[in-house]
Amino acid sequence: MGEESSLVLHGMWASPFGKRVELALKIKGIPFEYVEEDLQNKNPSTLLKYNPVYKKVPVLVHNGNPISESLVILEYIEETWKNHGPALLPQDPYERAQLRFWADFINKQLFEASVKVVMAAGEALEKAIKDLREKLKVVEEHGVKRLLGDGSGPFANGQEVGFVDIVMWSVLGAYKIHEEVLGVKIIDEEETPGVASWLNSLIHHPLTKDILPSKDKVVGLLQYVRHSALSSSAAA
Ligand SMILES: N[C@@H](CCC(=O)N[C@@H](CS)C(=O)NCC(=O)O)C(=O)O
Repeated sequence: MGEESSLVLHGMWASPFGKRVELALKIKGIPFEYVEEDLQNKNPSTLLKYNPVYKKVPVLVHNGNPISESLVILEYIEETWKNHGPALLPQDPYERAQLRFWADFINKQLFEASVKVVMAAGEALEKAIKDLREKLKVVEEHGVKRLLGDGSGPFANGQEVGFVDIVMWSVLGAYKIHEEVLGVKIIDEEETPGVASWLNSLIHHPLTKDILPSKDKVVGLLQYVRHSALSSSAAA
């Protein structure tokens, strides 16, 4: 990257949204600088200045211009570095629309259902798992066939991880650690074999392995989030 060109990702180590951007830049081989933001004490000269609307990470600052919202940032990366590294989206407009549809479903439906799982215990956890599995069945029946059915590779983007793969990994890439901590099965290989094999390929990709925080950190965060959520719901 030349002296006149700068690219800075403002993130937070545990943010799945920030990880999406980190993964996209690494897949495309685009060098960037990383700045860790303190979300408990938001920095007025970085985060609050660059994302005054949502005040959230990630923010990608390209040559001084901030871009917020992880999916908007992924599209920006793809358009700006179109010929740099692998394409994250296909050329065909209909295919692109299909991938955006599933990225949106995973980002909203699966993300929301998986957050409920992390925050619940007892009967509420059983219900949350059931709801998440129902949504995974929708992905299995309608999405996997559409996204991975052509047999061109282990990912929705073929041989390399692309737009919808990044979103799927950011939402469920740590599911095995979640299963261990919660003592429940989240992904049922018999019920949703396509989803299980897709996630398996994503988890074993060298770049995702590199980006996922250490198991100890993920476990610590999960226990902290659960403890806060469960003690505030008990107090309510
Ligand atoms: N829709 C946003 C979500 C970003 C988001 O929720 N970021 C969290 C960290 S995981 C955050 O910055 N939270 C700070 C806050 O809510 O005050 C995106 O896709 O980028």
